[in-house]
Amino acid sequence: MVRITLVQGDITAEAADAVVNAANSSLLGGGGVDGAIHRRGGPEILAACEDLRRSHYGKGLPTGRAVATTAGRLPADHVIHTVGPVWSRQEDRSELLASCYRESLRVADELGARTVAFPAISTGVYGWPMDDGARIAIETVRTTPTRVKEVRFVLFDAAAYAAFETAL
Ligand code: AR6
Repeated sequence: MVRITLVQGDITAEAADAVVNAANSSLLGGGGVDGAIHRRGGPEILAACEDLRRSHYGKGLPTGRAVATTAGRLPADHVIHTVGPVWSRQEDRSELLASCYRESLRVADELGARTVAFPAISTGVYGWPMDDGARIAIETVRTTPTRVKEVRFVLFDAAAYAAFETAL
């Protein structure tokens, strides 16, 4: 069984085998976690993302999918980029959010990663309510078969930490 731990902090400081980026389908950077990862990780990550766009994802990485690159200068070995769904009041997109966690763990298994750090995907710019995002994150990681030993949720503020603690 995977061990789930919670920490409050900045995911770019995590020395995990892989850190997950809450990216967008362009893979070319943005704000939030994505901006922080590219800033701290340096240009090597963007160069790897540009290669992936050229080789595999000319139309962008679809929502709910995940793909790995170098972690550049980050203290992690790999970055796994995943594209969360934008929150919608009209449409239930929970399955796409669950897919981000599942697909990231699948990619982590391919990499042989034993420790993986996740942010609270979609709960920033993409507007997903934190309590629901936390519930989906915890439930999906708990029920996904994986060889990853530890999943660490790195929550940016006290409110996010509290939501994950409740979900756990
Ligand atoms: N470490 C950990 N968590 C963080 C950090 C950090 N350094 N920075 C922000 N958070 P977001 P999304 C939290 O917006 O909602 C980008 O522009 C933040 O408080 O990073 O999936 C992409 O390019 C929130 O709880 O990702 C996309 O266009 C959570 O991480 C879009 O934003 C996710 O917030 C993706 O939006």
